[in-house]
Amino acid sequence: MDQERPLKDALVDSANVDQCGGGVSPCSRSPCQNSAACVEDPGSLHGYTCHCSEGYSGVNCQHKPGVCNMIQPCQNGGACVGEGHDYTCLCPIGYTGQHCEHVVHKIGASAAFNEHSWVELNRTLLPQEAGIPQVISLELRTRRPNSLLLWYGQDPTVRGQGQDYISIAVKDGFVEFGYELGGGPTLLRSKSRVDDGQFHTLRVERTGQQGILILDREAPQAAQSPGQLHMLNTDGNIYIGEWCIQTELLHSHHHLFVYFKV
Ligand SMILES: [Ca+2]
Repeated sequence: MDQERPLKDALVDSANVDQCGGGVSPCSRSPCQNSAACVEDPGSLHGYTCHCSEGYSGVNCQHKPGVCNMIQPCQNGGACVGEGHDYTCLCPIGYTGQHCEHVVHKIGASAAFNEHSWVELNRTLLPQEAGIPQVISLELRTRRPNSLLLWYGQDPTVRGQGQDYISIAVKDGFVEFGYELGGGPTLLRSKSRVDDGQFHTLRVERTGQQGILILDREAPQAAQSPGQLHMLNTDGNIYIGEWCIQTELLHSHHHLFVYFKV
C-alpha cells in the first residue's frame, strides 16, 4: 500500500543536501525568526545573514532577549547560553563559579565540573608511535551507572560515524573501553560494577590492534581489533568529564592520567 509521507520524516541521516533549482534565494525559506531581516550573504555558511531585532540573538535570531544578552553576566570570557532568566555560563579553563568569577589556581589538583561541562585536551598529550602503548589511567568514584568519561576521535566538525576513536565509559554500571581503528569496533568491559560510590582504579592500553583493560585487581582483559588496520587515525582532541564532577589531570609522554570523583 503506497502512502505519501514527507521525505524528511523518514530521514535517518544526511549530508550536503540542498534544495533543488539553483538561484532560489536562501531567504525565501524565511529562516530568520522574531521579525528579523534576512539578507543574502553568499560568503556565509548558510548563504544568508539575519539582522536581529533588539535583544534577540542566534544565527536565526531564535534566542529571545534575556539575561545573557541584556546584562552579559558571565565574566572572564565565559560564554552565556540560555534564554530569559534561565542561563548557564560556560567558563573557560582556569575559571569556575556560576559566573566564572572564581579563579582555579591549580588545575592539576582539581577542576570542578557539572553535568554540562567538559575539558578538551590537546591530542598531542596522547601521541601515537608504532609499538609504543597509549596508556590512559583513571581513578573514579561514581554512583552513576551510565556516563561517558573520555572521548578521543574526530574533530567535531567532521562526520564521525565509522571513523577511528578511543572511548571510556561507564555503561550499565560496568566500565567499557572501546576503540575503532578502521576494521570494526572493539569493546572491552570490566567484570565488576563501578557505580558503587567507592574508588576504582582503571588502566587501559592500546598498542596497535591490541587493547588491554585492567580494573582494580581484576585480571587484565585483552582484545584484538578486527581487520588489518592498526593505526588510530584521529584529528580531534581528547574530551573528558562530561558527567564527572572532579578530575585531576596529569600526563607524561604516551600516558594520560585522569582522576574522576563524584
Ligand atoms: Ca585507522
